[in-house]
Amino acid sequence: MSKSPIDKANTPEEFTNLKVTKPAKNSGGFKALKSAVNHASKYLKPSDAIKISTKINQKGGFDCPGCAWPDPDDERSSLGEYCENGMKAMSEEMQKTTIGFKFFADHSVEELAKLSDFEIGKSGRLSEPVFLAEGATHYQPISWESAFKKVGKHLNALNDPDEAVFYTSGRTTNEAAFLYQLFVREFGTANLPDCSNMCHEASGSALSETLGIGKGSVTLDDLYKAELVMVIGQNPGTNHPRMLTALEKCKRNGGKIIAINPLPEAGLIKFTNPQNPVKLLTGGTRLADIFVPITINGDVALIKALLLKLLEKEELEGNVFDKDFINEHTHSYDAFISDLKQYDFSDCLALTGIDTPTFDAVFDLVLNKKKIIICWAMGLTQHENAVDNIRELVNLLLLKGSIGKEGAGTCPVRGHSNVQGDRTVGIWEAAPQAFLDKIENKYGFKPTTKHGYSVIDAIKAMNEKKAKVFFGLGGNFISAVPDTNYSAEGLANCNLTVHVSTKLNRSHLVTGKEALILPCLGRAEKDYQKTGVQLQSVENSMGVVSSTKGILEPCSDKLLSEVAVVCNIAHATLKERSKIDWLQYKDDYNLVRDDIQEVVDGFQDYNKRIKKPSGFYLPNGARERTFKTKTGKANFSLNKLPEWKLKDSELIMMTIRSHDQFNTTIYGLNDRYRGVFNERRIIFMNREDMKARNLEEHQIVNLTSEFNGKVRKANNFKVVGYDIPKNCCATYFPETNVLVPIDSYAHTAKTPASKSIIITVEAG
Ligand SMILES: Nc1nc2c(c(=O)[nH]1)N[C@H]1C(S)=C(S)[C@@H](COP(=O)(O)OP(=O)(O)OC[C@H]3O[C@@H](n4cnc5c(=O)[nH]c(N)nc54)[C@H](O)[C@@H]3O)O[C@H]1N2
Ligand SMILES: Nc1nc2c(c(=O)[nH]1)N[C@H]1C(S)=C(S)[C@@H](COP(=O)(O)OP(=O)(O)OC[C@H]3O[C@@H](n4cnc5c(=O)[nH]c(N)nc54)[C@H](O)[C@@H]3O)O[C@H]1N2
Ligand code: SF4
Ligand SMILES: [Mo]
Repeated sequence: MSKSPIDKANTPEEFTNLKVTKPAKNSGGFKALKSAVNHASKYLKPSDAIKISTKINQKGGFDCPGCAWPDPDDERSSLGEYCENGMKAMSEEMQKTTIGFKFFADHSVEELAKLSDFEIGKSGRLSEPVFLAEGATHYQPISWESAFKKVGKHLNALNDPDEAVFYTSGRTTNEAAFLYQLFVREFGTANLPDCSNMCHEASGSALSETLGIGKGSVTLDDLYKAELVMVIGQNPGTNHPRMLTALEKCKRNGGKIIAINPLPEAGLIKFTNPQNPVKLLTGGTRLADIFVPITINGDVALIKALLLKLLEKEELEGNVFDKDFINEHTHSYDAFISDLKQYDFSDCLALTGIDTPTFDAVFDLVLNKKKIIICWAMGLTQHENAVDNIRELVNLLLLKGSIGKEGAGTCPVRGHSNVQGDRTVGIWEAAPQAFLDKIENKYGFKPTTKHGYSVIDAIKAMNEKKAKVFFGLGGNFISAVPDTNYSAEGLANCNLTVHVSTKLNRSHLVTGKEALILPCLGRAEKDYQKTGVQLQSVENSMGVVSSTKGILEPCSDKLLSEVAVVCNIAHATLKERSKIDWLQYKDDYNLVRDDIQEVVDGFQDYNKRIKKPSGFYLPNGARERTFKTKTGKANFSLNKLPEWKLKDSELIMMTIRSHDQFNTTIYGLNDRYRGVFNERRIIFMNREDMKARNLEEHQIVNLTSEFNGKVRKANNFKVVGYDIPKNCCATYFPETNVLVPIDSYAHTAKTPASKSIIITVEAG
């Protein structure tokens, strides 16, 4: 019997031989170097490995596609300005094996779907376009020309442009992303869901409302100069390793660090800089001065408890708040204070799961430091009250006047290497009117003002058969989104699914009636066009736009750049009805940048400034204390405590990344820092919770989530007893995405609540 879309969408349930050791207390060091070298030597050609390691993140080289952590503005390490994570990303992207028509002739879609995500990813780089005909079992080769026509034909056959969905993942460069959204808007829709919807959307939403800009306010230099850095809901040792170098520098300058996380992540505790030969020999730096083992989703309660104590002290002594800043720059202070007074300190503290000495130590630092930076990531954004989480952090910073001055401010740490840039240049289903007006002025067509689908809306629309064509520029939609089974049914309803990708992934196997895989150049490859090898640009987590230029020969001569794919599809779809000469852009990317500078604020002299070795900073009002909010000031906000309650049998589960994965790309089966080897189907549980359920180490269990009466199941996981707060547990995504309810998402931002899923665990 043929597999259903649901079967194909789920990872196989087989175990791979779990081994567990004690979690590491130190990150980086020789082991990180060794792991980077291992990955490079296993999957890269030796000559490519050398070129990559000398050019990655160097001025004038190419931007690491690993994450969005910024490169230093000043000197860069001659030992290589990259980390283990970056080398793994490159080893994956530039793997020496390629797959073309023969691979697809030999393996049916069903057969490929039986592989694990690790095996799918290691199949090799996609090397030519392929097509899956209706009812066919195998992908077959197709020419680029026919592929473009097919996409155009399907799009033009829709009753309404809103029946198409155009997804973007955050590796896409500014140039490709700008053209893509321009095409989508000229086609007639704003259905531009992107990975950001599942990532920092809640940060954007909270920061825009309170500070007038959806991005962080700090620079790397601020981090070096902060007196106190709070790292909340983030695991930089794995996900942003070079952030640890910046934290190390901050400590060297006398700064203090508080880490707030349900898990004692190795990178937060101690770090040995692999780029520092002396440190490699003498041991690492202790990073966190205080580790706060917070209950999952206890963050608003913790910040409120701090705010209450600060207020108490202010009312007694009067020199705790930055009153000049509050008077001059903020709005709704009085309403905020009277709301805060309704809360009880002990109730708040109880919700955090933290003991009094730990709280007091945190309070002492917050009270006495004037330059505070708060860094955060998915541990705060993937909850139903994610926007409240972030707004409450802003309240704390505003009271302390810790915004828009040296060494202080907001630092949402972005994920994908250009996810921030994509949004800046228009990948936004809810783009502001001013941006749409500029498009209209420049190109002479009127973009729809109706908001398009975000990720959650797009999945629902496909399920309800309101959306019939799915187009993905990068990413791995089915493995990244919540509620895997529901989402798979949505994709299967489509007439056509198209993916522009570098490597095979599970989304290529959960298809609409017809499907296309369009292979594109990776970041490290030279992008040859009529006017020579093209340069592109990206924006990092701190708003610096810099250039990136490939250095390796493309792995196949049948690859196109993302820019070329977008231009050709726009040309094939819009034909004479377009007001834009689409094909000109692919010959010369300077033309794209000329357009961006006219349409997007902050890009004047783009072509000139992008050639500066360390790029340029985009304007950032919050950095200058110019708050472009509705009130013209920085806004205090009123945030509630979360309302969920667990029944005795229930646990709250967060889905996290292992050390050997990049989102849905599984580099390997180990989670070295957490002491878990050769297995991903595990659940980290508090040992008392295990006892209460009579569960033994490595016992096989099944997980169930029930939401609004609907039951979802994920079977076959092994229990690992871990240092995690009581009633909390953790699993890896994408294996447990099947448990994330489509209707559980952040209010207003619609980020899936994949860090607070209420589940029960039963012996399997
Ligand atoms: N190697 C590697 N690098 C990556 C990625 C990757 O997958 N692999 N992904 C990239 C992307 S797109 C992103 S968005 C980032 C993600 O970077 P992170 O946000 O660091 O990644 P997560 O694994 O989702 O982990 C979040 C952390 O939040 C904690 N946490 C969970 N719930 C809560 C909570 O309620 N409160 C608090 N205080 N903490 C909580 C978890 O214990 C975990 O340590 O990394 C980017 N970089
Ligand atoms: N349960 C749960 N779900 C989550 C999360 C979580 O913490 N928990 N995190 C969420 C987050 S933060 C994010 S950002 C999303 C990630 O969602 P996505 O961005 O959709 O997923 P990725 O795994 O980053 O995409 C990897 C694929 O991108 C393609 N690719 C790689 N490089 C390129 C390139 O240069 N160009 C093109 N065209 N394609 C390329 C490859 O084919 C690869 O298979 O997942 C979200 N899903
Ligand atoms: S910190 Fe991120 S951007 Fe920097 S080298 Fe590592 S993976 Fe690449
Ligand atoms: Mo992300």
